[in-house]
Amino acid sequence: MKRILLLATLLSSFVIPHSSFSAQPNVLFIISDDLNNYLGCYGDPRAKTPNIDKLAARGVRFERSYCTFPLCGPSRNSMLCGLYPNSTGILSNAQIFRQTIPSHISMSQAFRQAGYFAARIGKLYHYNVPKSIGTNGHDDPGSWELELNPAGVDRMEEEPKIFTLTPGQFGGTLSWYASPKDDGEHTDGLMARDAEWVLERCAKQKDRPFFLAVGFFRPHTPYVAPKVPYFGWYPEAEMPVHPTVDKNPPEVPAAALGSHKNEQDKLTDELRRQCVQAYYASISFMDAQVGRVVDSLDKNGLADNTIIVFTSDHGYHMGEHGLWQKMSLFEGSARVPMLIVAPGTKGKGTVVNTPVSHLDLYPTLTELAGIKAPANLQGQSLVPMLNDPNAVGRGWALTQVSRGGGKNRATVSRDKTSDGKRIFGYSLRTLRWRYTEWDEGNAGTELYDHDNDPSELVNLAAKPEHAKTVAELSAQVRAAAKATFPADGKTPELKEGPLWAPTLVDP
Ligand SMILES: [Ca+2]
Repeated sequence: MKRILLLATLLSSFVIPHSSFSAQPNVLFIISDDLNNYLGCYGDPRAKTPNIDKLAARGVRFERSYCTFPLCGPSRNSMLCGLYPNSTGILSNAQIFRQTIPSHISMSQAFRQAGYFAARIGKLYHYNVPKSIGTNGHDDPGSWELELNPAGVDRMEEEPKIFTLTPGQFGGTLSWYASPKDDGEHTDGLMARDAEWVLERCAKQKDRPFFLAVGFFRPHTPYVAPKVPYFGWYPEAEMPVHPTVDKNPPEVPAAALGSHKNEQDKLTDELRRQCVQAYYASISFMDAQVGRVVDSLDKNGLADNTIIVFTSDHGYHMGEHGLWQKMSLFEGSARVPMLIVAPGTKGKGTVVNTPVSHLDLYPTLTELAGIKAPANLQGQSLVPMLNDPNAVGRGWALTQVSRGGGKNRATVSRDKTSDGKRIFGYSLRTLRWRYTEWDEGNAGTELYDHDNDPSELVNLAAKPEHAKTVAELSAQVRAAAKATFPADGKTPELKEGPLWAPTLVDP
């Protein structure tokens, strides 16, 4: 009996699993749109996100992860190029880095060049939502071998039924709808189905590794999701309403609140509760689709050799500071969820506290896969943190945003104080502090102490007792901002003949 057991043990130790990690790992890259950290695994008290929470338990959850620019186009180009927006040259929506740095190798392109099958489903680079759903959006064809763009009832069919703060618009403005249709009829549900289709086929060709990118559209506006069950999980009466705040508090620079939009003044408490309910419902609906995709990975026997990434393109306000949506440098808008499940590393349900950036994904994934990355990437590899949650690395993250800049930059012309000139704000997040300079301090500075003020309600920048901290962080943020530019110090300019019609910008 003993000998049989020994033989069985020996045999099992010599059986090479069909997805041995000695092969190059696959990548399943999942990104959600306009999702903040309203997730169960990030401690949100209301969010029902069991599938994303399960991913956090399987891998590493980055507690302090930040985008480089809290707007879809600049953020996505930055993340997928591994370069800050000042080096991609993409500082607005509806543009693609091929117009500025055409020979740069994008993240999935690096995998393609290494022989991977790279596929995209939905939104990876910028899309106008909902108008580009079902199209390639402002995509980079060179990044993919296969592109799938399903469109569900949320595109066109249900648009006339959507409640919106600005009649006729629901892409850039707060808008929502509790749909009577079920998951499988909505765009994100169709995308999950398409991901299953791709994974089933990849499972039959295990000799060729894949990089599958799935870009869900929810919870981006319009917050359209099946009423049953998702809206029912968040009773309207129980939704939180942030207290109304002074629109121009004397201690906060005007530029910091420049993402406020006048139409948001129409929000009554009742509308705020409906808005928050619909946002949460859209998150839970998207979470269910994440679950379908990961289940498919598991069922097809691919999980042991597939790195899973889950993130969002930027954070999102739901009334904090009197702000809604994106384009601020406060924590709620700059912070993103980031989870990495990497077979072969030690992180299983661990939490990394040191600040990290979207920029770090590209060098992390290429290192894990043993693939050559461009020499000019500006992020750091997170592999040390995947093995040891106490590894510190760079120790900070930088987020920038702009204010003003004329009609052609509608999405960034929200600040009323900049006289049409485009100014930039840079915000440095360390473990304890958030320090922000607007126009190199000419349009204000902010200092928030996250040890004592996680909601960033008290700006300490002008307090004499914090002068030393301000001086240190000012030097640090300026050095970090300078390093966001390419070696020649100049932001790459858009080349002649834009690939995308500028009139299609949906603010
Ligand atoms: Ca977005």
